Amino acid sequence: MQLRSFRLSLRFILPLAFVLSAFAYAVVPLMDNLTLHWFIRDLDIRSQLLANTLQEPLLDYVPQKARKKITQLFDRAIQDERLYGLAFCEPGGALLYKTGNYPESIGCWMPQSSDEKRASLVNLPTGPVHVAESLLNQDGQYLGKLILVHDMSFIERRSADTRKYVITLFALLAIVISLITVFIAHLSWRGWMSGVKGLLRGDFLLRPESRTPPEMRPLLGDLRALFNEMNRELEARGDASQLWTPDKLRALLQGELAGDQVLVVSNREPYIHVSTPKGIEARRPASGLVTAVEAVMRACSGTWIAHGSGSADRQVVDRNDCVRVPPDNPSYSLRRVWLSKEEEQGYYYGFANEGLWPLCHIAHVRPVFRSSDWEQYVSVNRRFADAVIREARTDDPVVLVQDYHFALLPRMVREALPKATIITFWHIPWPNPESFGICPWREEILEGLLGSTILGFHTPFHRKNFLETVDRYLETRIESEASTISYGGELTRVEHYPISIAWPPEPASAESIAENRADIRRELALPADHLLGIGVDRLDYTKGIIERFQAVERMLELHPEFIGKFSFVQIAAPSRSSLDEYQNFEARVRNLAQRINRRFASGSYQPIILKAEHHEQEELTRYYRAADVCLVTSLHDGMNLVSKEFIAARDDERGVLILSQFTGAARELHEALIVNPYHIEQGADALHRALTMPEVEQRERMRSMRTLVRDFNVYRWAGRMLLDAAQLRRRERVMSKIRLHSRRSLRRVS
Ligand code: GDG
Repeated sequence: MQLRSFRLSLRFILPLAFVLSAFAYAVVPLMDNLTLHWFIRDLDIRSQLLANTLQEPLLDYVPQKARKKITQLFDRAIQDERLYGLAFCEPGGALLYKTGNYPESIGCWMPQSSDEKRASLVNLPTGPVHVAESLLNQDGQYLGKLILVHDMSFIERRSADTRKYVITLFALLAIVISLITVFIAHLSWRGWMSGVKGLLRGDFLLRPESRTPPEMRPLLGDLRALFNEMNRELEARGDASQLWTPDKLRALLQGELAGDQVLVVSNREPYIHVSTPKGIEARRPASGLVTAVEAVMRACSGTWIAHGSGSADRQVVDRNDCVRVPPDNPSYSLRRVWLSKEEEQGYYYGFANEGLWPLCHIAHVRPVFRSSDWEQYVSVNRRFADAVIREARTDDPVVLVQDYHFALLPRMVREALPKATIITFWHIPWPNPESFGICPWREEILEGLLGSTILGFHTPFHRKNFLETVDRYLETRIESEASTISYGGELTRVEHYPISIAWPPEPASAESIAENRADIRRELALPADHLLGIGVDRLDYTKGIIERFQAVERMLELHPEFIGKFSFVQIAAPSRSSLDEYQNFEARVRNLAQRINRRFASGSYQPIILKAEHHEQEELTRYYRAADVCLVTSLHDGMNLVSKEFIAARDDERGVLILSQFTGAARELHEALIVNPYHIEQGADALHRALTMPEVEQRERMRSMRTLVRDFNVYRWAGRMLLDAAQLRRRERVMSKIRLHSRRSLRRVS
């Protein structure tokens, strides 16, 4: 601390010393001039006085030509140490009398003049002298002139002395100012430090007004944000050093949330039972949300409440509308909620997918808002909230609400179960306040979400957008650094939890990569060395499928040597197909694929192999493992799990990932080839680079990304959210005990 205050002071003292010395440097010549001027004036007066004193005797002696007396007079006069020499000149200009050391070079130097006296400085080889003349007149007759020469060397001596004094004065001044500065800096540093310490100790929480000095207050926010961020980083690193597994997650649930009931609510169910000619089959839907949350539910058996949408769903449930899943290893309950066609149309297709989905994804598709859809959305949220309330065995279950289909449900559940811990995860991006502001029911949606205890987004950017949106449209108190929103006396913590996939990846492939490569190429009737790209998506306009095909086309244009040697397989699971926008999109995708295929056709060669149908997860894994490059070119995506699935599938550490910069995943997977999907040339270049990338580079990139996906897996995603929830629950329980205790004490006192 001492050292710091010393350094701090130095920062002030050095410039001060500089300024003072510059000042002294400028002032000394000024002082010299001034003193010289004074001394000259002084000598002028002295010369005049002396001349006046000498004039009287001279008026006697000169006419008498009394040489001796004049010499004696002069000798007496120059006893004065400053008077250097004296001389007398006759009117004709001849030097009549002079003292011994009167300089010859001066002679009778001044021209005659009518002036009484004239004076000047003369530089002699021995130094400067002051020369003055005084005219001697008697009864109007000019008798000659007296010349007085004064020594000036004393002036130089005095000037040197003055300079010395001025510099000493400035040096003393600098020292005094410096000492005062160090002293003040030291005091204020101590005050500042004790202020900072106070902030960190949380004094401001106790008595904000009195304990936090006003000047510290702006700093408070920054410091807290910084420490929170550091803390999060430390936690993240600490977490990453231990691998999160299903067992660890289970242990956490048993330890931290012992006996607490976990309920999940989502629109999409994790298993859909469909009638097929072979009987009833259970299918896993194509959904990133399902992929992630299913892994959590397997670890912490609870109840998952979802819309029963399969053709055989009703046939397999018990009388409480529940069925145990997964079918091959039942570990949790799936509770189905039945929706009418109108409800599904208005709530799911209408408000959620024609309104909120395009609203939150900036993908240039206009959101559609209809009042009738909104009414269905409100009523379906109510129905699901009622299902949660009915399923709750205690008054404080942990409720995990999934996605944009249930923005209103958190508040509805909160009103019925005030002690519930409601964790809402928003799986899609959150737009900026202006974009969100066009929603006619923006306040209701925000109020609904603020019923949550914790609200999670994939990235800090989406979290920030949400805070700004709330700030813009609701009267709340926002602590941006602590990331909490206080609304109607309730606190919601807004966090970012990047979602991921299970590790080790499921399902594990029984085949080797070489077998996968060979099999897939055989199935596609391609040569064994044919280069393959892969894309896996729901058929959705946000996924950038059109742009991806255009990049493939451009790459073949620029590098025709790949024609016939490279094909791109697009697996496109049908999605929301009853909506016009999606039907149009599918048609555009099909047309583009056909056009490109026609353009580069030769024999059976197809540059684009479009598989617009649902695939089983095992099948997807085989494609991931068989591919040389995976293209993820979303125009906007909360996270994107396909990119992580591709990485997880590549235990050979080969293959290249091309990843859109507009995915949440791009924040984590830096070793991917990051592209702007709108920039077709860039996509084409990246594809060419991927296809020609040396194996060593592929391995390095893939290895690093695999480590990240392994460490930051879905168990960690869920674990961190649940840990935060457990911490809040503990705090809440302690607080309610304190409240109870103080109520009792008050009662006793009264
Ligand atoms: C939302 C957000 C966020 C695809 N086709 C099939 C199939 N899939 C699976 C993939 C992957 C999942 O669907 C797609 O996940 P994404 O993350 O790419 O995208 P969304 O469905 O839009 O998910 C997204 C995610 O939620 C999680 O929070 O990452 O940003 O938009 O798992 O493998 N699965 C099966 N058959 C297919 O044909 N079985």
